Amino acid sequence: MSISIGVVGKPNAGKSTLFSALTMADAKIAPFPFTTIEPNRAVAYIRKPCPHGEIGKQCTPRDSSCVKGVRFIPIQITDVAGLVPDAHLGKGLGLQFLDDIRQADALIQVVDASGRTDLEGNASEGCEPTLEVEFLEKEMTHWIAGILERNWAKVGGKPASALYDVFSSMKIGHAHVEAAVRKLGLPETLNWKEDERFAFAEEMRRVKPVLIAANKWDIASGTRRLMDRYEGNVVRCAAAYELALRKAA
Ligand SMILES: Nc1nc2c(ncn2[C@@H]2O[C@H](COP(=O)(O)OP(=O)(O)O)[C@@H](O)[C@H]2O)c(=O)[nH]1
Ligand SMILES: [Mg+2]
Repeated sequence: MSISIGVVGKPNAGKSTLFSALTMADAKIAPFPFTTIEPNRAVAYIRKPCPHGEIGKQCTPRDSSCVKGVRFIPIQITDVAGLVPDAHLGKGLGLQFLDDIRQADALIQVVDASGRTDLEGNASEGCEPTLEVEFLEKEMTHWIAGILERNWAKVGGKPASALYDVFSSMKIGHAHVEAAVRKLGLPETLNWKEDERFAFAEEMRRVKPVLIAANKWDIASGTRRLMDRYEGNVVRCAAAYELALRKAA
């Protein structure tokens, strides 16, 4: 099974543009919020030198192709609808559609580093990109808390290991569940109160690696704080240019 990456972020940040640039698949792109409603799914390829050169034996790849010594490793990319602040209260398209990326191994958050769209994706000026990261973390925690709540009737009163199933459906392992229970000092029996469940959801949210794509770099102005605060976790990009280059190629 190939690695799967979910593309998330607020509306109008450039998620579908990045998705198209990565996969060359068509996706609706437009300068207004909620162009994407149904998820776009396609495959991107990471290029690595094929190990057959090193081993000195011809390869017989089953799930990827080898072209002149370069292995094209498939990565499943899913582009979902945009998230807005208070999505967990039903704002925008809500949070339910995030279930399409439950199985993602990692996420890319596309941030509009130009500061020219607000958190709802409407044209504006001087917007602060770090706020995008903050609100998305909060909404993602609410999403996971929602999954936990929906399963609570099933697992309540059982040992904490009953949560393994709930979180393996999100590709989160036993060790992460155990570590979070220990870190938060939660009871071994699932009689947790609501605030404890929410704190646990927050820990589960931290498990999935998130790379921040500081997009619209061509017109970016507000990346300094983004780079300072999330150092090492931010990659600057101009998805629209990447897409144009790939099409030209
Ligand atoms: N200047 C600039 N605009 C971009 C870039 N990437 C995307 N956009 C524009 O941002 C708008 C929203 O893009 P879209 O991919 O539909 O955003 P989504 O709602 O997050 O999927 C479109 O007008 C894109 O052309 C970029 O790198 N630079
Ligand atoms: Mg989109």
